[in-house]
Amino acid sequence: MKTAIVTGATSGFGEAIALMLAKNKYKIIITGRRADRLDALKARMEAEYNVIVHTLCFDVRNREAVEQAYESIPETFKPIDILINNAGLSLGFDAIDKGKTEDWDNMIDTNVKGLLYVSNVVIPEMVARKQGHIVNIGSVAGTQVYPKGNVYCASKHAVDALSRGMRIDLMPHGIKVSTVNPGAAETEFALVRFHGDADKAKAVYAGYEPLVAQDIAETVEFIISRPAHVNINDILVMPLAEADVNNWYKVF
Ligand code: NDP
Ligand code: 8X3
Repeated sequence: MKTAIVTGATSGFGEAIALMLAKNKYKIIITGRRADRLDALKARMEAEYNVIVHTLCFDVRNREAVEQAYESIPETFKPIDILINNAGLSLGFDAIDKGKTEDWDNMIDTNVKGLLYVSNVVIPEMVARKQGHIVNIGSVAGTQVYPKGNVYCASKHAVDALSRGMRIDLMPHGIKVSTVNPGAAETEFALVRFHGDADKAKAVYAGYEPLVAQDIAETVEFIISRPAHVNINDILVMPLAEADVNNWYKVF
């Protein structure tokens, strides 16, 4: 039985990916900062899918906490075969002259440095075993830029570059690196971006059919189930209504 770790499993894509992994009978480590949600998801996965689940509650921005969390993983959940680097967020929706530096710090620390810290603790055992698969959740914002997206887009461009770099460096060790770049998906993403303003968050998904978390979980399911000689380098998954980040068919 293979083991997977999913960061940011307390909502949205991460939760749906964790449930997909449970359906496929992986042993699963779920992480996030909200312990109550981790506990509820663990109970659900164990009850519905009869799998074993381990929870790790930590902030990916805290390098020491990441290292301690990794050290605390029980032997039953090692080695780790699949790492899903999903934890991430956007904060604020401001032109560059109006942006808040604390939002910028949080996005860069979470989306870029957090992904690196988690990868840093997981990769060495994959290298030692000459196998493993890392799936980074990027974004369409990792290859395109839209008004007021500035720092969030920059952080996801960094994820794109890091994924390419990881793939080159880890290929000689037989480790797969894939990137999933979703377009607009209705999760808690917009609620977080607008600092809890539910009306503004709802407006992001009005007038068209956005992606849902399940769409991304199914994409990851495809990626991790390819034969050993096949790697999906990256994949762009968009709602039909979003041709690219600046071209929409919304009904206003
Ligand atoms: P959600 O807000 O629903 O989920 C984000 C997850 O990330 C939560 O589980 C949250 O857990 C976790 N997280 C955020 N910050 C931290 C942190 N500092 N430490 C640990 N965990 C953290 O959003 P999505 O599911 O939509 O987002 C998942 C990923 O997908 C992100 O990387 C996002 O950028 C990306 N994405 C989203 C798109 C969308 O339109 N929704 C489109 C393209 C990409 P907790 O709060 O418990 O810590
Ligand atoms: C989230 C999608 O279009 O808001 O990464 O950047 S978008």
